[in-house]
Amino acid sequence: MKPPSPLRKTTILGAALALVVSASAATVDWNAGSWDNGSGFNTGYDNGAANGSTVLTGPDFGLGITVNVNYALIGTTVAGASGGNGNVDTTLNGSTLDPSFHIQTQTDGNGVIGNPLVNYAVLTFNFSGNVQSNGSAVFTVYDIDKNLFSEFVTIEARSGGSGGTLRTVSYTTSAANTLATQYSQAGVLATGNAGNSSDDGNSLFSIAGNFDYIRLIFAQQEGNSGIDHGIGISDLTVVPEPSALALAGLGIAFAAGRRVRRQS
Ligand SMILES: [Ca+2]
Ligand SMILES: [Ca+2]
Ligand SMILES: [Ca+2]
Repeated sequence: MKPPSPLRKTTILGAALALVVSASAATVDWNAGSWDNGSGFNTGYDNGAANGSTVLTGPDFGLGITVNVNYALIGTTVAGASGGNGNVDTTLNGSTLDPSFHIQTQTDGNGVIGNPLVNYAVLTFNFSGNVQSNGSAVFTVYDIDKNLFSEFVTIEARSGGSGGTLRTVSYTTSAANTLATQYSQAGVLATGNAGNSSDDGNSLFSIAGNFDYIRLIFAQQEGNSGIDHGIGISDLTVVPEPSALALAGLGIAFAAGRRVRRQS
């Protein structure tokens, strides 16, 4: 029997890989998603709610992956006087039109650089199954800005829950912020002001590998002009991690490759 050509080998492997990377994405959608904030499902995350859950569905999500979201102010951090804390609105969404999850707090006395982080806002996502990036950033944080050392955002992602395996997070920066380590954590730090409808305060957050837990921390230091600062978090876009079916497809492709090599 004539062995499969190298072209055919490539085709087999390519088809299996396509099965993996073409998984359909789903969105944790703040304004258009179906959310249960404690009183049954309705459209959109309820303003001011400390908890909410939504279900990611689609052709590759099986029975669905539930996402539980929790939002809290820690230590002496208090909501900003201008309002909007924990709301879904269009105040801080860069140049997009899509509402974001708005965190708005007052400067909160974390003191000089290097002090432990004790006062901050924290937003966590717990997924009922592992997901991963669809090839681009998982989400954008808007308006990381204001004076130097004012606003700082850091993300932690894990597989296996809050005590699970740490994943590598990467950040982009814009005109009003820079990469920095604060409170012993790598993240994005404000360096200047960005208009509320500008992309100058944007940062895109990417996560390597699969994950089922994300924790976002927003911290401020006192001593800056103005006491009331905020950021916005975009919708999150993810795909399920490669399914058992896709992995079986890859196994078949590699087995075919081995058979070809033995025959040639
Ligand atoms: Ca949306
Ligand atoms: Ca800001
Ligand atoms: Ca701003």
